[in-house]
Amino acid sequence: MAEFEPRVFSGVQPTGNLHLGNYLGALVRFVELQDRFSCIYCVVDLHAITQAVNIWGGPSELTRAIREVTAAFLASGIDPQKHIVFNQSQVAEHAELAWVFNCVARMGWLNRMTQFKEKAGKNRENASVGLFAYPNLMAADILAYRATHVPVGEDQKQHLELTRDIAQKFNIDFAESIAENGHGDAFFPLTEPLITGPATRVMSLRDGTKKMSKSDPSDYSRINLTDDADMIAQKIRKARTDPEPLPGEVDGLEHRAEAANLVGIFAALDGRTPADVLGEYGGGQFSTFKVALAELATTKLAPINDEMRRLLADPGHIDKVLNDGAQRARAIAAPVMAAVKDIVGLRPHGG
Ligand code: AQP
Repeated sequence: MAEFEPRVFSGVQPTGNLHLGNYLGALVRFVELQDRFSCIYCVVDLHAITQAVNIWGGPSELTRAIREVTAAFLASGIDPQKHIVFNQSQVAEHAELAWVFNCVARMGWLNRMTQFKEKAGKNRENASVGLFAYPNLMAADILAYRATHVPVGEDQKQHLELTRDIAQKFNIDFAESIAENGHGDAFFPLTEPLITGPATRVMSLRDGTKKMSKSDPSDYSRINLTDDADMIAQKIRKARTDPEPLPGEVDGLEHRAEAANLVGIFAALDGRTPADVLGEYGGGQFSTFKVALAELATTKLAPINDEMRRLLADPGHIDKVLNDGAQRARAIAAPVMAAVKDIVGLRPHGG
């Protein structure tokens, strides 16, 4: 198999509020990987518009949210000089490669995507074609940079598997042309998902069986990165729990989804294991634990919150970061797309 230069790619949608799930499941990991990889972090605005306009909020809200996600990237510790930060729509190769992948991926593969089923809900006939083809665009986002590793939360596992299927089918369908064009036995890598953050699946504060999500109608279901200390304390105080005290051992969290979630959040924020957290709080009441959790969450999130506010006060600076990132992203994606055109025969070879 051909060798690929190690490269990380991941994206976050600019829809609604970034929350603790996005932070622990994605951003914390994005930051850590900067020391070991060359990284590309993208605000995936073309994905945001796959939902109905009233969900992503219309043009000015989208612009605001693109800047807000960028501010969250920077405030969490992503270095836009050493790495690349940009918004997807500024690099046309994403959409161009997605079209080629629309022709590689099979309907049957996309029909199995659980996120489409969840997001389309009962009104499937009324869902956008873009929502259905979303995983193909996601594959294009990753493979336009021939990225080898993608840090994501657990909810994205199935989409990553589809990305590998698309890469593999492209490599097989065009094997001869890939070799003729000097790319050896594979043009696209089989990207590895990195689903290993401090909390790969943070659940809703209102229902421990549902993931914490930007699109949950209840704001009390999530802690937003822009929530202040009072709001964080209020949301944690109101978080659903059960009447039993916290167990002393991790086994005791089985079948107690809400308790497991709060302990998991505490552990992830404090860089500890759930067993360690239960060693301290096991046997106690939720009321005491919730006060400690609110304090911890506030301490960890306040600096990010403050830095986001500071950055958002200067939208010109954020736009400059995005423009600079888009130029550098384009410099990588354009030759990949040109090579895809050669491989598929979309332009005369050597033309
Ligand atoms: N609850 C979560 N726990 C851990 N990781 C999560 N991620 C999202 N929710 C959780 C991870 O955050 C990254 C960015 O996600 P996204 O905004 O691009 O898309 P999403 O997964 O659709 O996020 P949401 O919040 O759930 O948005 P909606 O409500 O619009 O669907 C991804 O790596 C994701 O895994």
